[in-house]
Amino acid sequence: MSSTPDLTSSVYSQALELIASVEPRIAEATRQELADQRASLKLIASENYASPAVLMTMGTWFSDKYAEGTVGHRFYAGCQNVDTVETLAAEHARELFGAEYAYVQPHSGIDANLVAFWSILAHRVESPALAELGARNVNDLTDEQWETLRRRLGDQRLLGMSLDAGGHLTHGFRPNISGKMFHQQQYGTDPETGLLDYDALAAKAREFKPLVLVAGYSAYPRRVDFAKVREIADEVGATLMVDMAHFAGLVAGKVFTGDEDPVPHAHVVTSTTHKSLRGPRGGIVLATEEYAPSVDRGCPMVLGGPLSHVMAAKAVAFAEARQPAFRTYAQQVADNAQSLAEGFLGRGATLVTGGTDNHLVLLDVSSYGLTGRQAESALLDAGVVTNRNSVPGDPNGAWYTSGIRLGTPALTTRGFGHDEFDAVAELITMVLENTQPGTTKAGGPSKASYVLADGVAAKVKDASAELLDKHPLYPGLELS
Ligand code: DSN
Repeated sequence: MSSTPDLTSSVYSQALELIASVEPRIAEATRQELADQRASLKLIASENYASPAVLMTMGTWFSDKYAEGTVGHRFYAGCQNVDTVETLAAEHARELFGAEYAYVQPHSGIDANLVAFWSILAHRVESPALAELGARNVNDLTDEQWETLRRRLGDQRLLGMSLDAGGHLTHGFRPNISGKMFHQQQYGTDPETGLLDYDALAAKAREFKPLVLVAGYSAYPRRVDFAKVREIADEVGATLMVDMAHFAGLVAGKVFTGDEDPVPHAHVVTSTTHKSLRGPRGGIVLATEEYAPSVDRGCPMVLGGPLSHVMAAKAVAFAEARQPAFRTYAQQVADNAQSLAEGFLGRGATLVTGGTDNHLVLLDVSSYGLTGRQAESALLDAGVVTNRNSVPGDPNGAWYTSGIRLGTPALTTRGFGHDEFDAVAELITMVLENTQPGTTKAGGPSKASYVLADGVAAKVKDASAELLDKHPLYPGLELS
């Protein structure tokens, strides 16, 4: 991360003073959050550190403006500046990803996926039905016709990667709305290798014949051959939707190209903007021209009014990601994940799929006799921020889990390289090797409590502080 000008210090210090004059506890929590983020090893694979330019763009009066609708077609007056913002953000997104169409309004990844689901249903089911009936929109239908269409919209199939194999809960997981609005089935990974089995996926798709085939992941440590997945989608007549939330930065930074780049292969691509892409918290949808009109109806179809201040920050972040430095960053994210994986493997750890070729590693902590929950808590005591995650076929379920997911985007932003990530593997191993499962109040085995040996947390914190001090977060930013 490049040095932050002194201007940032003075702007933030004054802003915090103003906030403190209204609600000092919020100013204090904001100061503390910066201190905490500076002092911890942030390894949550979905987090990053946005630039001061991106952060500051979010704190403006664009927050006050309502702008439901789309550019030039708003349900409110006075949206000329929001139109400028949305147009620029979409233009940058199209250029960055080589997409035919970009929709920058989604407030989050879940919202982006809802927009995508809606647009696929609208394009594949609603529009042909309306055309068949000679209707322009649903208001032209009789009550009986409407009921038939409504049932048909609710009777479609979706095939997505299962949560324990690394998919996301919005990819048809039963407890999520995506698992309720579609008839859903899930595909997994090969039980031996942990890798995506394209033949098994094709066989399942042939049998299930989904309308929507969802690819993409939150916790799968490997690249996907999207050309192959598109072939499968085409064979069964499915729309291919790729959720690239986790690896959008690697796509933008041209680490994933050709068959590994989802944009030329998928009909619809969704993403968040705050993970490896390093922008503000939010979502986007990219689509081919044929899906664009239905994606464009995202607000107010399934989204509330656009967050114009966040769309502005997306534009700034996309402009940053179009710079050559972002490609260097993205490559370093992937290289660092390799270093982290090698660091663990060299210390005898078990990694799902045996390694990584993206931005994350999934460490199976059962070999230390721990659940993911125990490992996550012990690591947090030592100032290492991670999140527990299921491993394929996890015997401990999605709450306690058997894994820890670790990602490199955030610490790479701070400037960590090979040696630092090897040191991180050493520190995490030290914590896990010195943690014992605890017992329940009744004296039985517990999946949550743990005992971390005396002195280990302090030792790890000291070693981390040395690493972190060499790579300060927001260098130059001093709050008065
Ligand atoms: N919460 C995100 C993650 O951590 O992967 C996905 O929604």
